[in-house]
Formats: sequence, structure tokens, C-alpha cells
Amino acid sequence: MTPTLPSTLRQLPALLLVLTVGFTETSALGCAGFEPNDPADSRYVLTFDADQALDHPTALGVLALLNDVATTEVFLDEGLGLDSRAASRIIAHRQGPDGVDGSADDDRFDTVTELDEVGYVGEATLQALGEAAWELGYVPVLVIEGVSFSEGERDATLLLANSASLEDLDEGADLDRRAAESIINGRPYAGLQELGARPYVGPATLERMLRYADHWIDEIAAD
Ligand SMILES: [Ca+2]
Ligand SMILES: [Ca+2]
Repeated sequence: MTPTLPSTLRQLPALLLVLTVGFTETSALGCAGFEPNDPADSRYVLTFDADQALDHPTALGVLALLNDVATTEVFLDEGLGLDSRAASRIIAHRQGPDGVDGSADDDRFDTVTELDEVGYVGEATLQALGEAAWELGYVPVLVIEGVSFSEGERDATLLLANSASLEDLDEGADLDRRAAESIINGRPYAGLQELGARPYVGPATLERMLRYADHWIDEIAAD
């Protein structure tokens, strides 16, 4: 899964479009979210300090990339070309003393400051991770009710909102029954902001839909 990193210039127009759409949707609702003045800054300016870490889209993307258990030491080292000592320490930090993901001692990256404090993680590492977060689709393009969506998550959740059965929403996604009914009664949705505006649809519902959407798509694709 070695990513080829296409030239920044070739990718930029698409990224800017995504960002512009995402931020317009966000600010139209007045949701708390990130609102960089110049979307291009999001890609290039990675000034990692504690204050910015939680609302800078590239930073959120880097944290999502590193907290994803699919991101291995080998991938960071050989796929992304990080310093191998940094790659090793990053994964060791995430997995905790037992060296395994998904157990009680895991220490997920909550801020970029936490990442920056890992040994051998410096500016070059942060830049490479920022690039990779964009290339691999980890950077959120939209925040609704405080829930961050990457481009793929946004599309998957919208598909779920528009097409899933009541049973899938109620039992599969484990939504409140009233939320599931409200979602069905509000169709169709052109964007997630419309979904977030439905009665009974708040952050908890959006989070559950986000988590369930990929699984649901895999299931209907397998049928
Ligand atoms: Ca662990
Ligand atoms: Ca942590």
C-alpha cells in the first residue's frame, strides 16, 4: 500500500474545491469548526502548537492517520519514508506498553503536541505526515455538530442517510428509533447539513452513522 504522492500542484484544485465546499457548508450552519482564511494554508502551513491542534484540518487528518490501526510501523517507515526511529516510536506510543492495538493501555494521539513530543518526530516528519493525511483521505472536509467527516466519510454517510432501510438505521447503526424515523422522513438529503438539521439527529446519531456507513456499504456491495 505504498502511496505514490502525486505532485501537489496537480492535486491542489480538487483539494481546494473540496475545502471550499466543506467550509461553506460548515459556516452556513454556524457550526463550531475550522475556518482557515485561505484553504491553501491548510495544506502547507503546519504550525503545530497545542492551540491549533484540535481545529486545524491537516492536524486532524494527521491524528486520524496515526490513530488508524491500519497504519503500521512498516507503512510509516517504508511507505511514507519517515525516519524509522520516529515510525517505531509513533506506533509504540499508540499501542501502549503491551504493543497491541485495541487494548486498555493504548495511548491515541489526541493533539499534535502529543505527537511532536515523540522522539525523533520533527518538522520533516510532521510535513510528511501532513502530506500523507491529505493523499490518503484522512483530512476532514466537513464538521457537522462537532463531528468531523473526511471526504469519503461524508459521501458514505450521505449515502446511508439517503438509502438505508429503517431496520438498518435502527438496528444496524443502532440509532434511536425516533432518529431513524426522522432521517427517513426527511429524505432526500443533498448534504449532511440537512441531515444534521433533522429532529433527533445530533452528534451521537451522526457519530453512529459515520461509524456504520462503511460497514453498511460493504454489506450492500456484497449482496
Ligand atoms: Ca495497547
Ligand atoms: Ca493520548
